[in-house]
Amino acid sequence: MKLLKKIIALFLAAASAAAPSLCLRLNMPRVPRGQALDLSQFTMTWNDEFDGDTLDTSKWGFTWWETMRKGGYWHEDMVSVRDGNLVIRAEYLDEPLENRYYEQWHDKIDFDPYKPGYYTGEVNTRGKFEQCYGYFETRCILPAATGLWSAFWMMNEGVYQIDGFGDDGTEVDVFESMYYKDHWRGVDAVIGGIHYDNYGPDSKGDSIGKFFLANDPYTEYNTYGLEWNPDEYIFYINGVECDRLSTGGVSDNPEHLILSVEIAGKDGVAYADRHGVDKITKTPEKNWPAEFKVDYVRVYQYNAYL
Ligand SMILES: [Ca+2]
Ligand SMILES: [Ca+2]
Repeated sequence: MKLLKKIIALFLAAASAAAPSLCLRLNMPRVPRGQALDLSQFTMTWNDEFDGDTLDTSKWGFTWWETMRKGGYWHEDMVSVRDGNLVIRAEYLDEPLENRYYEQWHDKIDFDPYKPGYYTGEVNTRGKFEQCYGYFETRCILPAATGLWSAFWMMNEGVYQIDGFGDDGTEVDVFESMYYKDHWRGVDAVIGGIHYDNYGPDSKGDSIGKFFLANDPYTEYNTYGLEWNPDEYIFYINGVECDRLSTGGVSDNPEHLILSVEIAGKDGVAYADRHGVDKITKTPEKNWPAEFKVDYVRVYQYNAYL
């Protein structure tokens, strides 16, 4: 059980992590560097096209022990596969969903109880698939409502090791969205970045800044990709390089993949400010419920490393 407790502690720490807190360049819109992705130097090693009508649990799992997440709740029922997409739904529920793991685990895990509130979800490949270096891409439509934070990101346990460097493990946010109709910070921009050395006072990181897309990310499919090699992380949107980072040293450890939606807020209560979900009502005509639709996730390795 020691390992389980460690895992839980790690992910509770992650729960309180404000992923973009170190994005010092957030208010500086960036111009893409423009280099085109060269997929010919890679071979696909793993993918999910989300065909069929159920999630492939040989590839994906849930962080089921983390019931409360920022301003809402995560529950696996908010995740489905439909029309060739993974769909992560975000919705206000007056009736809390059931914790299916409570009966078996409540004496070992201090679950936050599900309450009426905003529900959404995540899937990850922890313990099922991880890779060091390569190219990682998703094609998706972002959930269109204020206060929602969708992301494609990568993690490993080394992220929590504080040693001044990121080579032991770095959270890599291939893209994050939290600017839906946010005129102050930039309408419909997405960001990317890295975080390492845990999420406390020693936390470090860097950001590629924010990028605006030619195609509306909330109504059209776009691809968000990360090239990762021993020297740098290179971020792409629609196959065009946005920027590259190597701050703190590049992770040389395998990392797993995460697709998630979070509700802006704290302790299960959504923020009511201009960035928060409660700024708008929870009625369907205001884009609720909202859906994060993911057409695919594809992972490649450099041919030279195969
Ligand atoms: Ca470190
Ligand atoms: Ca698909």
